[in-house]
Amino acid sequence: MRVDENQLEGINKEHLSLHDDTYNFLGNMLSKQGKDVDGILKKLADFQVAIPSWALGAGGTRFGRFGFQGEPSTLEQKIDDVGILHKLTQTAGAISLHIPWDVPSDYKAIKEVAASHDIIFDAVNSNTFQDQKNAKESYKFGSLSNINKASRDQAIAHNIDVINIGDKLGSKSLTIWLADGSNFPGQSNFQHVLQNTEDSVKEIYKALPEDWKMFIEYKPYEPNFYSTVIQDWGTSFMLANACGDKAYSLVDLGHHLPNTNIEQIVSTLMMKGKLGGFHFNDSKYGDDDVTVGSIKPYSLFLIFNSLVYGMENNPQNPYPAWMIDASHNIKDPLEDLIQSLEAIQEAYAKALLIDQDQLAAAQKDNDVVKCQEILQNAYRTDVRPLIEKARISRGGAINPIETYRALKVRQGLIKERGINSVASGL
Ligand SMILES: [Mn+2]
Repeated sequence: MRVDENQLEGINKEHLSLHDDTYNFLGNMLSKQGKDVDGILKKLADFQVAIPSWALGAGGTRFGRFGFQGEPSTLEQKIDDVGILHKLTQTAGAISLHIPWDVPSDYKAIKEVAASHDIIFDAVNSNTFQDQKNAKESYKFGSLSNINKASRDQAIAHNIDVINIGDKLGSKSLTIWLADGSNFPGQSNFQHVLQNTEDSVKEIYKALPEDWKMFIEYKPYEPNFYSTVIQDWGTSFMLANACGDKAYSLVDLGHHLPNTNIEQIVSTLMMKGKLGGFHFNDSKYGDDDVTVGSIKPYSLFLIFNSLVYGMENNPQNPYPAWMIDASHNIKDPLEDLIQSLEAIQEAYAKALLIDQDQLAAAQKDNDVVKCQEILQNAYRTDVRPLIEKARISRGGAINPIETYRALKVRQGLIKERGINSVASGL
C-alpha cells in the first residue's frame, strides 16, 4: 500500500486556499517582527524524526493488548508503514530497528524497500531486557551488569551482533537501554553492578566502527522497582565519558521522575557535547509513552528551546538522533504517529521563533517579566501554517490526518494484510 501522489495532490488542492490565507497572514506578521521566515521553513522541512520498528503495531500494557487491524507483520511491511507516514508528513525519513525483533533476512531487498520510500536506517537498538528462545544465559537478574560473567558476555556479544546488523544497513549508531536493576533492597551491590556495566559498555565500545556513535539511555525505574543501574543522566554521562568520544547520553522524555527539569538536563549535556540521541513521547505519571505533546506541550516547547539553543551555540555537540518512542494502545498507530510528528514540529517551530538576542538582553537586565514574555509570545503563536508550508514544499499533505482518512489508508492495509495480522515486538 502506497499513498497515491495524484490523490494526495487532489486533496491538497481542496485545502490550499485556506492554507494560503493563513500562511500569508502569519508570514507577513513574522516578517514584520524581523523573523527569517524562509530560514525557519528550511529548518522545519529538513527536520526528520526516526520511527521505531516496534511502534507500528498496537502496543499494550502488562494487563493486555488490544490489536489493531492491518498491522504490519514483516519488516518490509513496517518500512512500508513508515513510507506512508513519510509521504504524508515529510518528517519521518528514517526507521530505527529493534534487534532481534527485526533482523532482516535479505539485506539487499530491505535496503531497496527503504530507499524506494526515501527512508534511511537510523540507530539500531539492542534488546537485553528479555530472554530470547534458546538463549544459554538469562537476563532475569541483569544483562551488562549481571553478577554472572556468562550473562554479561552474552549481552556484550548481542550488542556487537546488533552493530554488525546495523552496519550492513547503513546505520551509524547503537542505542543501549538496560532494564538492569534490583527489585528489593540488598538484592545487589550498587558499586559492583555499576562497575560491571562500565566494563561491559567499554567492551561494546571497542567494537564500534570509526564513524559510529553509541547512545546510552537512562531511566529511573521500571521494570525494576527498587533500583536501576543507569538511573539518570549523570550515570549515563559518566559511562559515556568512561567509553570515549563516540559515546553519548540519550534523553527519553518519559525516563524521568515527575517534574524533573528536562530542559536543564538537555542544556547541560549539550554544553558538554554529550547529547547524542533523543526520544520523544509524553506522560502524565511515569514512562507512559503516550502521544508527543498530548499532555505537556509547554514543557516540550521549553525543551525545544534548549535544543535549538544547543544546536545553534554548541558546535561541540553532534546533531542529535531524533526518534519517537511511544506506544499506541487505543489509537491507530499511524494516526498516533502523525499526531506526534505534528506536535514535535510545532514545538520546534515555536522554539525557532524565540528571539535569542532579545532574550539574552532581557536576562542581562534581569528583566524577568520580559524573559517570560519573549518565551510565551513565541509559544502563543499558531505556527501550523508554517508547518503546512514546510510540508507541501517537500510534496507532503497540507493536513496529514485528514488526508490519511480521506485516502482510506487503514482500510487499504486491512485489505492487504487482513484483520488479524500482528506486529512483532511489544
Ligand atoms: Mn527510549
